[in-house]
Amino acid sequence: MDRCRTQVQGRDSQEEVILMRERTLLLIKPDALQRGLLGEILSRFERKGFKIVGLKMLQMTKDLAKEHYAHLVSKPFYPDLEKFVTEHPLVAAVVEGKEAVEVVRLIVGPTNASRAPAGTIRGDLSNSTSRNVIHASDSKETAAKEIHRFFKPHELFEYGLSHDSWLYATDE
Ligand code: IDP
Ligand code: MG
Repeated sequence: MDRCRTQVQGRDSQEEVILMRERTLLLIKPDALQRGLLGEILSRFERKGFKIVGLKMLQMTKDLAKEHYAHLVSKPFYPDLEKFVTEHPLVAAVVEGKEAVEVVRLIVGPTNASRAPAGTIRGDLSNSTSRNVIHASDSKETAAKEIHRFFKPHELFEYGLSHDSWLYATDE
């Protein structure tokens, strides 16, 4: 089970117990913002039942890009990738839910959007291996590092939603 209990102060000073599930990092890339796809992309995660627990707009620096894409800096396409992700703002988000890392990657689809299945974000909204509208962490370990890279602890929120109890069965 990928959740733990955390206690927060309720509205009437009563302690409220909220279930904190797995979290993962999303970057809604500059191409998505330029194309007016931010709302469309965020709404897909909301509709799936993921809770947005962190959200900000930022412009990546070259240093941040090199850190985030460290596994790609030696690739021939890296200079173009760095230019692409640093020249315009993007939106970073942390979403929370059951098996968030794996399920979010399924919703996002494979890197090469031209071959991404219809119904995935990349499959529906891009036809490129590079300008593929969204980043999502690829493992629980990466998610922890990437959330820390883009968000300070006080920028992440633990809160209940009125429909929380409708999202999962009690044994999930
Ligand atoms: P991912 O985004 O699906 O996790 P990664 O291999 O981690 O894929 O690559 C990070 C990003 O680098 C991709 O989303 C894409 O924007 C870019 N990229 C990856 N491979 C290529 C390539 O072969 N050509 C151009 N850009 C690429
Ligand atoms: Mg990746």
